[in-house]
Amino acid sequence: MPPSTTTELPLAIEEFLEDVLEGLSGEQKTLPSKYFYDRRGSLLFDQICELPEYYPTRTEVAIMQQHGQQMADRIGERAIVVELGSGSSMKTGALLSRLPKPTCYVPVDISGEHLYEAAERIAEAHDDVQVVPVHADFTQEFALPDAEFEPARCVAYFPGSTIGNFRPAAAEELLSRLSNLVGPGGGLLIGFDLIKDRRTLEQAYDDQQQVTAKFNLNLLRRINEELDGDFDLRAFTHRAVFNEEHHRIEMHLVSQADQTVHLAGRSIAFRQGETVRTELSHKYSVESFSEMASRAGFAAPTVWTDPSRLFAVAYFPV
Ligand code: AVJ
Repeated sequence: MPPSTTTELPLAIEEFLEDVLEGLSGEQKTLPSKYFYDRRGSLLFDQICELPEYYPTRTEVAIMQQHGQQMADRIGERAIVVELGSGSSMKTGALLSRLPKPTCYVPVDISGEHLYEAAERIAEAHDDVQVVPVHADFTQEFALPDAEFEPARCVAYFPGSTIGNFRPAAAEELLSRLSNLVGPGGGLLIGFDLIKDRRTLEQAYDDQQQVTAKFNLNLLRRINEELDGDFDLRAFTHRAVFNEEHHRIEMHLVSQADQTVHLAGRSIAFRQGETVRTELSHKYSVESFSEMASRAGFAAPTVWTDPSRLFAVAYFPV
């Protein structure tokens, strides 16, 4: 079946500007990581996933290949599978091909072009799956499309440890919204990154080839382009550190000089060495994650990990 209906999301430039100005006005300057994913950023992220240092993607793909049948059995036939932040839908094939049919796949992503291309690819590769892309910011409310069949259950699929980008309180709130979205009988299949040694973590976010640095700096390029800013991309450098207290990788852009940047008629001053924090990537233990999911309305999970316990994929029934 070809993709049927699609919804359009007019990316609010005013909101982007507001978020950027607010983030840059605090004591610790920050920028929301969701803005990494314009077309270029999404392509750079795909390159990150191929890097030797970036273990999460290939480890999660291996877990999906190894245990996908058990996951598919859990989900069953006549399911609506809603993937949040689907991007290039790289991990979806392993699941969709094993799911008993009929099944409806709803990829949701903030990057429109990327979303529709991926949806078309998926629809071509799985002609027995109804594919209905939804162009939306999944941190906001969005409506679920109807399936071509009477659905047995709704399952949220949230791979890639994207949940790690949210602070624990916001992550729990998002999980609560997901348990409400899928409702009783529904479930959540989610990938999250596990706590491990500092070296492995920091190298994963600061690779030799500097692709992650490009990805980070692309945010400033995007602000220049879309918000008419004048960031000098050569005057900021990439930094990734593991914050042990909060179990999270932090990505920063470090100002190499005292400098002033102009944006929407405002001047923003940076001291030499001052940083803009652009991303948090939280790492969990299976226990700490399950406790959070339980507070958000989910029951005890089935958990699959790789032999080195780098990464986990878990199915939480409501
Ligand atoms: C897509 C949010 C899971 O946190 O590992 C990768 C993003 N940033 N390298 C992550 C990312 C830098 C990634 N997530």
